[in-house]
Amino acid sequence: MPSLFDPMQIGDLILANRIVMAPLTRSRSRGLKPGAMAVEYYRQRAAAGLIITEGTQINPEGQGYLDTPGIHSSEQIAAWREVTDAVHAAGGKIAVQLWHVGRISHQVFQPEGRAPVSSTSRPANGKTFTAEGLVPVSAPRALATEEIPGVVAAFVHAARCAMEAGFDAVEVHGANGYLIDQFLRDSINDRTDQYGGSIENRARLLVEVMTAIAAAIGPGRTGLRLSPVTPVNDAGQDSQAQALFNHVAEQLAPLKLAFLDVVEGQTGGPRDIAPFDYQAMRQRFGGTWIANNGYSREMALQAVAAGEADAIAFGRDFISNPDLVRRLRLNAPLQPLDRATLYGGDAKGYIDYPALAA
Ligand code: 8OZ
Repeated sequence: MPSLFDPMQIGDLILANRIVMAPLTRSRSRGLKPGAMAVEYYRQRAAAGLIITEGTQINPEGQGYLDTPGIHSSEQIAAWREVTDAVHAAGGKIAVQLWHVGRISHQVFQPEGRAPVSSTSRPANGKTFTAEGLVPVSAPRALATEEIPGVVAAFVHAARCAMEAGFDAVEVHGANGYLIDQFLRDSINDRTDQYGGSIENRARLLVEVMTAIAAAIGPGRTGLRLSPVTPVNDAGQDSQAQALFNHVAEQLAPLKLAFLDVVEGQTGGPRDIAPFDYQAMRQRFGGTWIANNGYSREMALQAVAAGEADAIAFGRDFISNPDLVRRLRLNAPLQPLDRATLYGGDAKGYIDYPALAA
């Protein structure tokens, strides 16, 4: 069996190791595009086998929080090009996370102050961060059936923009109670058209998005993040989560996607909140499996050595340890995370975490 530190091929990419930087929202993109600090932040972390960027909206409607970047305009492509060039010059690989928040948004972010869109018109019980601070999310409007091809097209447009910006791959954000998850789960999706009701119908938007992106940029550059049981963002458990996500994995298998990145348990929280057989889902998918959520060094070494995952994504540890790969190799102590500087702000808690001395 391979080691966490061995190279691997995922889709069209060769990664230097199996340590992935998980997507992490930092809300420091003034003007909705990455700036010079983001270039430095990602460059510092380029020793990861693969960096997956923070959630990056595919269109204006896809935004739900203050100062998150997008990947749909020529200005944003040019700004991200600085990031991908810096990561590549440092020997790394980088995928952008394609994000549509759906109902986890506020009207202040929406074009002409409209309601956010979702699978449903029922509001989420949750908050988002705006210029006014933490506020309840706005009530959404359920997308009409005729509008869904436009959502798929927006994902494809963003994936094409990502290729133009020099990204090695994209990761579609299908997790954490955002738009795609709002279609998947029967706790949220109350539609009566072909995108609601049965498991097949609720998985339809996801499968259409993945099929269309894979056709546009190549399946070997197309990955996906899912979180089968996470409750974050008012994502109630699906009544048949195992059957739903097994079906999703079976539908995706023939696409030969680059990877599936799976959050085990509650995103950023306990791993054992609900029973779920991830290996059963993995068998049905059959491709590269990146596992995530609260992995220690020991757990990561063990999971890859035992063949339970092909790679491991680390989130918070990568924020406070830019040289996480080296620290894991050396079994060196990890620096703690400063939660006060997670979202918004400046260089503090962003690009000033020190690396180990040479
Ligand atoms: C934390 C704060 C804002 C957004 C996710 C994109 O949970 C996020 C996110 C996390 O996937």
